[in-house]
Amino acid sequence: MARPKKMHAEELSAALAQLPLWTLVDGKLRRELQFDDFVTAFGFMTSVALVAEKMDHHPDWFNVYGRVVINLNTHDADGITVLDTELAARVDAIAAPLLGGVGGLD
Ligand code: H2B
Repeated sequence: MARPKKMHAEELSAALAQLPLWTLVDGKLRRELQFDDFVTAFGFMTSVALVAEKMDHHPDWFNVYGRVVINLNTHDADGITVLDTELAARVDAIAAPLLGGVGGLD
């Protein structure tokens, strides 16, 4: 499959409007999540990993106990593409029930 192109500024701001839990930091989409404990955080990461592998699109992320920081960009496009906004939406859907709501403590 052809890899998508880096989004232009207007496309990106429209996409960000649909992803209110994500911010743009250093050219990447970022979300920070705080789960109750390590097992919940790691379970979340496992679910995201399975989706990421199916998409062949993988997050840059960091975990300490219940905290997970996710950064999304498309290395091949050197920027943010529709793969990142799609993965971000899937991350939100996986996280919401684990946080007891849409955004949890974010
Ligand atoms: N993940 C991310 N985030 N960006 C990429 O450009 C990327 C990826 N490329 N996962 C994929 C894998 C590529 O390396 C493989 C060969 O398809």
